Amino acid sequence: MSESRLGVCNLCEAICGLQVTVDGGVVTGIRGNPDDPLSRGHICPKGVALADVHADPDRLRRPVRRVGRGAAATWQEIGWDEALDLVAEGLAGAVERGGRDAVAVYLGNPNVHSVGFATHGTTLVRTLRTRNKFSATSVDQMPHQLVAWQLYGHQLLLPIPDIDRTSWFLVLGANPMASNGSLMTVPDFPARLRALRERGGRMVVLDPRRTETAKVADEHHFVRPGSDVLVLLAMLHVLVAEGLATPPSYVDGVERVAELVAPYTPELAARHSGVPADVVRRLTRELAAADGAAVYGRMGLSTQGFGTLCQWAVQLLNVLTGNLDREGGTLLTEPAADTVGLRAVGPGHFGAWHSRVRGLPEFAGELPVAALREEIETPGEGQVRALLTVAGNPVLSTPDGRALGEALEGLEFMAAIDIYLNETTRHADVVLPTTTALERDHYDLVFHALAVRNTARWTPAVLAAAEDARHDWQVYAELAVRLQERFGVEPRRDLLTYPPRQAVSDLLDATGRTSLAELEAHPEGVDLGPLRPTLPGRLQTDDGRIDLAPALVTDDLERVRATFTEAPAAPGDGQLLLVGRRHQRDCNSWLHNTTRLTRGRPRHHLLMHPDDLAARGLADGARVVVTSRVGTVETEVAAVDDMMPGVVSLPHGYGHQVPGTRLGIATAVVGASVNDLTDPDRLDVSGNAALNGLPVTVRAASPA
Ligand SMILES: Nc1nc2c(c(=O)[nH]1)N[C@H]1C(S)=C(S)[C@@H](COP(=O)(O)OP(=O)(O)OC[C@H]3O[C@@H](n4cnc5c(=O)[nH]c(N)nc54)[C@H](O)[C@@H]3O)O[C@H]1N2
Ligand SMILES: Nc1nc2c(c(=O)[nH]1)N[C@H]1C(S)=C(S)[C@@H](COP(=O)(O)OP(=O)(O)OC[C@H]3O[C@@H](n4cnc5c(=O)[nH]c(N)nc54)[C@H](O)[C@@H]3O)O[C@H]1N2
Ligand code: SF4
Ligand SMILES: [Mo]
Repeated sequence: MSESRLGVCNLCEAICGLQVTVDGGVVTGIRGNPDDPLSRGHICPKGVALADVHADPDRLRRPVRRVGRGAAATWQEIGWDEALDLVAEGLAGAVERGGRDAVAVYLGNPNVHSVGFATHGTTLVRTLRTRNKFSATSVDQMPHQLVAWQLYGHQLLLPIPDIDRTSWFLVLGANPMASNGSLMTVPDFPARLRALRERGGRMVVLDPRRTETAKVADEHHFVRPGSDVLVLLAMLHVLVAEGLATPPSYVDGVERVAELVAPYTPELAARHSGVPADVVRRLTRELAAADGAAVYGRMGLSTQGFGTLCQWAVQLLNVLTGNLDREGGTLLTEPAADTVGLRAVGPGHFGAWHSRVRGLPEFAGELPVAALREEIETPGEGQVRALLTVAGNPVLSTPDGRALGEALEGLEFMAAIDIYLNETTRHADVVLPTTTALERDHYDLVFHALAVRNTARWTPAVLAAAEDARHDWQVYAELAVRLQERFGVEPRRDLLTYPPRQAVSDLLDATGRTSLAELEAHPEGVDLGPLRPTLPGRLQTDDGRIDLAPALVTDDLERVRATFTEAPAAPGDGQLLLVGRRHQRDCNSWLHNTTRLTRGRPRHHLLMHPDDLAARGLADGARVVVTSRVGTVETEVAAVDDMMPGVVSLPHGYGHQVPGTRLGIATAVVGASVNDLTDPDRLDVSGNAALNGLPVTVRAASPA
């Protein structure tokens, strides 16, 4: 008998509400839930594929232990107690021999999409007390968090574009038509954009590729990768020079900003970025004149050489035009579980310690993942001997991933908490699988707090967990207790009987905007209204004001000066700049096992402007060799005039094994991993990897 239940998609930041049809424990259909107050019926092809993940025979259902190494490795299913003991022993043993920093952790993207990590995983990580904590944050949004901490006093006080009311929207280095928004939870971006334009609003996009988002914008300009900082500084320059700045009363440092941006003219920006000076001036005037405007920059701005300065300049454009904390501008959410207001998450700190080998500063307790490999390979006190990865695939996701994969073979012990064997977890001694999204309760502690509207939603598990399966929070709690016992600290056994449901209920009560009972009565979600002005009251800075020119950020202007000298930086001989991209049917480095998402035209090609192909005597579709300072990959090229000449694009997450290799390691791969080219030495001041704007050369591959 078929039955309809409400679920939630946790695959991207849009957190769409779902209607799931279940027949005898099997999912027979997934649709968007039209009654959800945030997602309003939206769904994308990935949401439907949640059922494929659940049914996938390749997915791990029980813990496995590796026997043998490399190509000869085989995997044995083992019981939970044995597996948890092995992992605790492997990690604790490394600490006993090498000290607490001998264990490293890598926390991957799906952790932020599971409530169990927030409520229980953090305790496991704290129990390890290692300074070698790494996560996807340092290949993603670290600059946003550093800037939020410096300006607003807390790393997660991130103003969100008020897209439903804005009249002018400037988007740099983001492609919400494919990504469905990031640090801006915006399910159904296309419909909200249509509404914006029907109101007479405009969207302008700056991106080195004419993306899906650029194609539906009112205006798009190519920008040379890595040069946005000059465009943004020039916009600030114009605001000051033309007397257009209208800062709120609670900011300091306006004069200092005026001095700092004085040298950065639109002409300088145009020379290096390709965005014409008159366009920079006009956009600035439009921004200042609009009745509610928002400037927004994402991956293309953060994961490049000047990520922190770019995100700082984005905030300053919003602040100085009076658009921060204004309806139609950018606003802070008022989440129903306010982990920031309750200080359940720390505000941030920088440089409290440094990485052992390269001396890179920590931010908010984590080190740049670009430094993980050297910490494993370099002998000496504090060397990483053991690694725990949690829902992450850093071999495909982080700079020079191939070399990291090789380094993993040198570990004394590695464990992974993951639902698949893949490029990273295949190196583990033990893999602990958890239940999947449809089998666990969910409340989104992260993305309700980053959404374009204040809503709250409690979603009980759609499907019963298989017998003998563990939820992630149970795995974290069981491991934490075992380690605490080994380390001689009071074991937190209480966590074993404190499920996320209770933890969420407590957070909702402490915040006081709604309750679990109310959410359970409205499983479609509760609407708490549009975003509202709440500043300066919510600032967490010491003096309750915003310092617009924090030295930690503005000192990096020296590097901008040194990088962009008078003569435009001429690309080296035949050099191209490589950028990334996302596709609606891809999900970072995984979800390759679902035919629903992988059929159709291949999506892994290197995109290149036809003129750049012609200059190299290459034909559309040819096999090419792409080379960077750190590596070489082979793939196929596609001629696309949507690319800015001189710029090429590869998606990340490819170079993965062919699916259908249950408990085995495939030798065939699909596409190439862009992170075999990205360079761990290219970092922003925050420590974030500069994945974009990577210098590469491209030539024809020799015939096979
Ligand atoms: N060159 C380049 N590199 C990039 C990016 C880019 O744009 N360009 N993007 C970066 C960004 S923004 C991010 S966030 C990272 C993402 O990179 P990672 O942090 O490595 O995350 P994913 O690639 O999403 O890998 C997710 C892993 O979690 C597992 N998994 C999925 N669901 C679950 C679950 O419910 N429980 C558990 N335990 N495991 C699960 C999957 O099997 C997979 O191994 O990649 C970064 N890397
Ligand atoms: N379908 C799908 N959706 C996803 C994901 C996914 O893998 N697939 N991943 C999720 C995750 S983890 C994240 S973090 C978000 C990311 O969400 P977005 O940031 O919206 O996604 P990207 O497609 O990486 O967009 C980056 C854009 O920056 C451009 N770019 C590159 N370099 C530069 C530059 O120097 N300057 C400028 N101005 N632009 C540049 C690229 O051409 C690209 O269009 O997406 C999330 N949503
Ligand atoms: S947009 Fe994101 S949250 Fe919504 S269905 Fe697609 S992957 Fe899931
Ligand atoms: Mo991300």
